[in-house]
Amino acid sequence: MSKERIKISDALYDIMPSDYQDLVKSATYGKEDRGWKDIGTSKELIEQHSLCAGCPESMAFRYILASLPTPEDTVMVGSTGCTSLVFPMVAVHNIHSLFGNQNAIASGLKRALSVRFPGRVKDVVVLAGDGATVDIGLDMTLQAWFRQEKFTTICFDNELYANTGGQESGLMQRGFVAKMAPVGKLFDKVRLPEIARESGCHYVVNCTVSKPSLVEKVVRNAVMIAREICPTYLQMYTPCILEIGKNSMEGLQEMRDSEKPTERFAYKEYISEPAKQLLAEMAAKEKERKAAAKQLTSQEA
Ligand SMILES: Cc1ncc(C[n+]2csc(CCOP(=O)(O)OP(=O)(O)O)c2C)c(N)n1
Ligand code: SF4
Ligand SMILES: [Mg+2]
Repeated sequence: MSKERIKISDALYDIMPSDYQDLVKSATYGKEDRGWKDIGTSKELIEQHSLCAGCPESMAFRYILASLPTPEDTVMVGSTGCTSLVFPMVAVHNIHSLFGNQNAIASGLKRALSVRFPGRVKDVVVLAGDGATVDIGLDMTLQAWFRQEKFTTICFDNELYANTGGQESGLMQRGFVAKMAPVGKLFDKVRLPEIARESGCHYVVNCTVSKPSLVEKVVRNAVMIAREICPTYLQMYTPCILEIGKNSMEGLQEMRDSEKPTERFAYKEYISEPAKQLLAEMAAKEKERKAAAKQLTSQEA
């Protein structure tokens, strides 16, 4: 998909689905400073979804899709799990991969896009559950990082296999008892953010999705650093409210509780030196752009 293609021929306008008409009229494709604040005033790149009502994964999808720097030039790669139920309703090109293979697919895709569209920016973003990222897909996840593939990996960490009824995952916390894991986890959560850093990721964040502004910041940083430098990794807590027996507001509180300084989703960020330099350059350019826009507005007034 590219910005130019998100158009409707006049002759066909009336028969196009209203959702598509809305996308053309008021989605934020091509908007330089798009972000979570556009939610509610523009057509979102996701509307309905088939997740459980109030599932934090649905909020996370909304925030991430609103924050991608150039959704019209992005391809997302998903994997089996609750997230895979959402992708058919997302207005960003996406590929479903066999469970666990997502980072291998994304590696080939990113390379193919750079051959097919030389000189054009094409971002690739993997979005998969903890079972796909860490357990069954760990080899593919790590090998992509070792090879320094230029894409972002986002893990929706709900600390278990939600889609198959609640089996134990490597990211499950110690002692947790799930519906299909009655013994309780016998060891600590695998420290994937640390492994990501040691495996060559230039930007790594461990957080929850309770704050849209934070999700926006880390998604933009991760995509831009992957575009310009090397792999990036975001681990986001999206608790499975069905498994822990909570409603949507309690799910939000669960995230807030788990962000406290001693808790397992206390905000952690690693930025390599080249990535820090890139972010500083981006911030300077953004400041210049905003100043120029302000000057133009005052001249016009
Ligand atoms: C190759 C393969 N192995 C196993 C499965 C069964 N399976 C489907 S979803 C899933 C668990 C997904 O867990 P996670 O990645 O954490 O995503 P969640 O559902 O928790 O969001 C499993 C084991 C499958 N579909 N394909
Ligand atoms: S099973 Fe859990 S993770 Fe999956 S959609 Fe329902 S609440 Fe969300
Ligand atoms: Mg999971």
